[in-house]
Amino acid sequence: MATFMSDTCDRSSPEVDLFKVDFKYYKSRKPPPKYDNCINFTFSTTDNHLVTPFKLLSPKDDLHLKLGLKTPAEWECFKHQQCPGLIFIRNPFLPGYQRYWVKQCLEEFTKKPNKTNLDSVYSSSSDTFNNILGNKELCKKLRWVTLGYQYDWTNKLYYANEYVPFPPDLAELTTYLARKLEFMNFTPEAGIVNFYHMDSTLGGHTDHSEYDMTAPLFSISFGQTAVFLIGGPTKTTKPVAMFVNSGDVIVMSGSARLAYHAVPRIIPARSELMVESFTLPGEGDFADINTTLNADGKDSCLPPKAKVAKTSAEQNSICFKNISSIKSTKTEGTFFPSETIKVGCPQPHEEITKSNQCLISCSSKNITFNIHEEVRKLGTDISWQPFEDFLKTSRINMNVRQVLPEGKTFTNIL
Ligand SMILES: O=C(O)CCC(=O)C(=O)O
Repeated sequence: MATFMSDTCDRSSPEVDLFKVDFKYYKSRKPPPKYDNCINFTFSTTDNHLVTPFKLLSPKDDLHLKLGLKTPAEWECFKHQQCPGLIFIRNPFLPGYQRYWVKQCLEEFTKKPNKTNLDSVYSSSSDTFNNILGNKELCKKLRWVTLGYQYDWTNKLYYANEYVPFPPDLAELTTYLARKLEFMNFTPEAGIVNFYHMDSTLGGHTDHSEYDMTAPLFSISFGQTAVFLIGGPTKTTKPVAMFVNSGDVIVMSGSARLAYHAVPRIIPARSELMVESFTLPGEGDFADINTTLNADGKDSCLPPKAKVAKTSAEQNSICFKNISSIKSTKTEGTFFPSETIKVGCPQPHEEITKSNQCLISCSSKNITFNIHEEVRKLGTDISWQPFEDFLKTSRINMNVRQVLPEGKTFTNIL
């Protein structure tokens, strides 16, 4: 059973880089670290008085099914006393549904015009990266992909004219998570997909390039397990260490949004966690989900209420704008005519049920992804095998941020 650091001990020291001390400790191969102080949210945390589990209410709709998630009432959510604003959700995905995101990260998000680290490794034509999984060298070298506003790593900046429409499926997933946690105004605008191998690390840093740092940051991981460290606003705060397993979601909000964090080590995932994450539902359970999704329509993946939501086509396109962050108010060059900006579907802050309805009606008109169908397709050994092979020695992390403050553009930010 893990032991836990006392909250009475002094966690910060004005002179010592306590973050580096722990980073080096967990990174070390000789000697390897002990994990006694690493929080394991998979097991009971009731003996850890610094960790507070909490539950969400049952939703009135079935939108979670469309997104391949368990009902929010089943999510195991945690807060940590020493990291105000940090929320940990232990794998909220339905069994097998993480397959969809693994495929998206490796096959869809890596496509041009998104940027990847491979662009500088190989200065060749855009179709080079169409089949990363089929090329062992590319698999080994893949480190990151940027989504939405393409992050400039050198200058640590985002630019108005370096924007690729944010993936609607990931926009909907993160907006849904945000709304359930009552971040009613969160808009996903930029993402980094990080790819780790067994010897990869990510050094201590804060994410401070976004113009809105009051909005939460969503971090969703798949595959091998990481040791994740999160400290305070400077490296003088001793970080808290936790295991991040496949499917786990970390939300950094409040003061945790600007806290130093790092991944000092990747460790082999426990096999039962990989089974829980990637084993497809039995035919019967699959059919059950499908029946719920299709209860009100022929071939739609939408939950029944989506069909009854009466929303005009115009409203739908505005809804889409609201949820997928392609906000005319924010994006220069604009996707939508500016006169449609002020009218719109219920704004997220109005009421949670309305924003969900907004998501649903948006989905019915504008968003064409069908997670359920894709997971079914990934059900054959032949289609899933390359991804499974990749994950045997890799971890994928989707890191999603809001860049601009509500109602701001790049020109009127300051
Ligand atoms: O991989 C992770 O869990 C964290 C990634 C991260 O901190 C980042 O992309 O800024």
